[in-house]
Amino acid sequence: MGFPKDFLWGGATAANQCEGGYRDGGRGLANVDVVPAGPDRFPVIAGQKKMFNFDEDHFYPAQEAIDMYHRYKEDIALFGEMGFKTYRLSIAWSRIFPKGDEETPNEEGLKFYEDVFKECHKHGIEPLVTITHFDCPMHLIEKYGAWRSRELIIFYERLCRTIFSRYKGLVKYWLTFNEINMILHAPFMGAGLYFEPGENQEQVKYQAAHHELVASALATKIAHEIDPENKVGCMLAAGNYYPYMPKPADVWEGMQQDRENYFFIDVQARGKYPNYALKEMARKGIQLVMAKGDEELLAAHPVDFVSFSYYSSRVATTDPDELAKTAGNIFASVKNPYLEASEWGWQIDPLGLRITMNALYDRYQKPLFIVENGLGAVDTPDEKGYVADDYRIDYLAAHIQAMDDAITEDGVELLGYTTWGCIDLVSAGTGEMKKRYGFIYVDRNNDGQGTLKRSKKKSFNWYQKVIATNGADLSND
Ligand code: P53
Repeated sequence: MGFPKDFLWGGATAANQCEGGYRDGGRGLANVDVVPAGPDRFPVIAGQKKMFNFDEDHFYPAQEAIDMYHRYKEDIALFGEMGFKTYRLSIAWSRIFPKGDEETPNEEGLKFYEDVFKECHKHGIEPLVTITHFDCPMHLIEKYGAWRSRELIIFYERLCRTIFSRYKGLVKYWLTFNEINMILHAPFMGAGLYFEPGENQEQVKYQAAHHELVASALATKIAHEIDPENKVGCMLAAGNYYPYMPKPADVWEGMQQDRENYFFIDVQARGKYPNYALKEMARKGIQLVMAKGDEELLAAHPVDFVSFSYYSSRVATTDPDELAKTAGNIFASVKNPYLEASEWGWQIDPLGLRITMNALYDRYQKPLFIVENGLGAVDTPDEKGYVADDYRIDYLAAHIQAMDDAITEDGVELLGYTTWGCIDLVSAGTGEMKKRYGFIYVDRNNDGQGTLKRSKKKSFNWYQKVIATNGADLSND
């Protein structure tokens, strides 16, 4: 049994966290560029602090990142050497439409990704493309207020038509919005939303989410029209909530928190707003403006598969003392006393992955795709520059075993698995380089110093073996 024979093993990155070259090839500025490292990062990504341009007091890690813009051939060759069947990457919107609202795309940007996709195929790698991974051109933010404005749907549609036509035959797996639920937790990073003082933030977030959901359905429609081979997925930052105590109130709280996330996927996979969400919005005084035809569009164009990121399970409580201890992370969660945590406090729970997979499969009855999973850790190269990352191997092996169990024991359909940050890249949450996920080490530190040289970690050879045996041999030897 185990993994199906056409299982898509691979790794994942996002343009803004690896490409750099932020001014090259006619690229325009985007929200992800102006997000600094350091203590101001959180208020900026949360849309609470306005930083629409660079200043001299901050370091902006996305400007150069790991310079994949210039080194993608070397990097894709290494992915090929590991035996990747797929490589998940994102398109930087502002490379294709530098301002976002132009009529014609930037040929240099289009050509860049065409070369990248061709390079993938040269190594037998099927690209899996995230259309937007947290990025929004700055011009669309300044002129229209980003996704709060319905006009963004038009610009996104233009982007989709352009790339679906241009990359027909080169790409067939697409994700519309990375971690679409991030709009609730980090609205500037997730959707370019900055809040003016006194604004009803919930209203703005859900209205913007509606625009994204409509744009996602439209993208699905167009993708199928342009090439019936295209498969389109939604993407959720997943991780089920456990009740802290068997108290019914805690169980209920966990269900509410799960629904806050499921809401988006309920619309994208089932094609309509769930009743619980309509009730909750009414209670919050949110008045959603829908255009004629929106509901029909959502109903007619659900996604083909459900993709998600999974790093950890979460815990919900109603106990005020426990709530007070909740760390100020992007996703608030109480500490689970039964689990160990990474150096960044993300709790490690492989069985939680099996639970999450089953919950999503039960709910949607669509194939799943795990498009992010991994361990962010400090790696210390030895005197020869080699990283023996057994901790990462342990984490990944346990999660792959959980996937195998979900497939073999529970009958969950899983299309593939792409580990996050298959090559070390900039952390989205913290802006650090030190929080590494890769099989490939990149010589660069938090301040942007280093040679950018790539080297294989111990996990590189391990993952190569995992892929070669189609997940049958997970041993670390
Ligand atoms: P970093 C928080 C919680 C869950 C997923 O995150 C998250 C975040 C953001 O920090 O984002 C996804 O880099 C995201 C990636 C990101 C990755 O998780 O903070 O899709 O862009 O890098 C890991 O360790």
